[in-house]
Amino acid sequence: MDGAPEAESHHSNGPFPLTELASGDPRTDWTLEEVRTLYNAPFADLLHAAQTVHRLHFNPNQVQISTLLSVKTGGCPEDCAYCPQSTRFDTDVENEPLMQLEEVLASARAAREQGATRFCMGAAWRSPKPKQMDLIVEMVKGVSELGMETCATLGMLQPEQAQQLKDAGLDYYNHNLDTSENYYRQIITTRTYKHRLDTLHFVRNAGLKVCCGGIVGMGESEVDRVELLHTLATLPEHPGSVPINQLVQVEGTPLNGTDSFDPIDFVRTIAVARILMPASHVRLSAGREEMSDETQALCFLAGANSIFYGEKLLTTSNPAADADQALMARLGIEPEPGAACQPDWTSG
Ligand code: SAM
Ligand code: DTB
Ligand code: SF4
Repeated sequence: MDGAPEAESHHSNGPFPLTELASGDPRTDWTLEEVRTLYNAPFADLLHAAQTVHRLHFNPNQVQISTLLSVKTGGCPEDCAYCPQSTRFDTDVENEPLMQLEEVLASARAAREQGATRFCMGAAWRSPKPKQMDLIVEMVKGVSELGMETCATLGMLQPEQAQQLKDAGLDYYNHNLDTSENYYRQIITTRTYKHRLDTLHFVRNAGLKVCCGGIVGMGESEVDRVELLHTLATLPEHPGSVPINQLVQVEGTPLNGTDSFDPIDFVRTIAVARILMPASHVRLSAGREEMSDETQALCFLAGANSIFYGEKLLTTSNPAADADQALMARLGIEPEPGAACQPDWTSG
């Protein structure tokens, strides 16, 4: 034997061997201790486990491409401390009316041409009103007809609203837990963690697929990140998509000026999400513009397999499309083919 320390590469600093935790079987009975063990594992062991799990369920060289459109920007009554769209903070975001159907469809067509297979419509609402729902229903129908997967994020829903969206053909509903239950009260006071879990319950019951994740880099502790990951992975079903956002700091919001977040901790968060929710798409979401190419590459290695593509998120910027194409080409990553479209971003 010339030296590779086989056994040692599988050690971890907790009570559970990593190989057992990273079997790749979707489980919803994770314990906090197990999640903590994963989060604190030696980095090489954690990444190896995450990549191994990733390959059991996905092609490691494909990422799913989503595009975001803010169909209703600004003027939100909620007080989410990270958000530039709240009326409570003095930011540069203007309060705009709900977009017209044709504008939304034009934007979806353009996104499809760029290779996006999922189109996510966001609205700065606490919860949608009936008239607003009628317009959103038209948007969902129109985007579905383009052959794209649809996603909406409109705030809290009642059960009948979730059903209305399901009937319109919506595929995913995005509603994030944002952080741990404990830290949540430092971030948002206008609605509770229970409200969020209730909306997720209504969405699931209506038969919609759930897109649910959180934000890191808001000054939370490692315990908060472990608890967030634990809560996500012990929902009655794993969310089909798990967006992991890094706080985008915006001038005028209370969280502007928060200490910058350690990229290694970001990668750990992605890796643990991958291992806990092995068959879900884990999205490397907001915050990519502030990340190096190398950090993003590590995120893909850790099992991230979805991104938002296009120069804007909702109100803040995202990497330019050509920068993303260049990065993906360097990494040999291709867009995951969608239900009805076969994107080719290597040709343009
Ligand atoms: N108003 C709806 C709601 O809050 O559910 C939908 C839109 S809201 C902007 C969607 C999600 O975007 C939030 O839950 C949060 O996770 C994320 N988000 C908002 N501002 C962010 C920021 N500055 N940095 C990172 N993520 C952010
Ligand atoms: C999610 O988890 N991240 C997206 C999407 N879901 C709606 C939103 C990111 C917003 C970043 C701040 C902004 O652009 O306003
Ligand atoms: Fe409003 Fe959503 Fe922003 Fe909170 S995150 S302030 S609910 S738009």
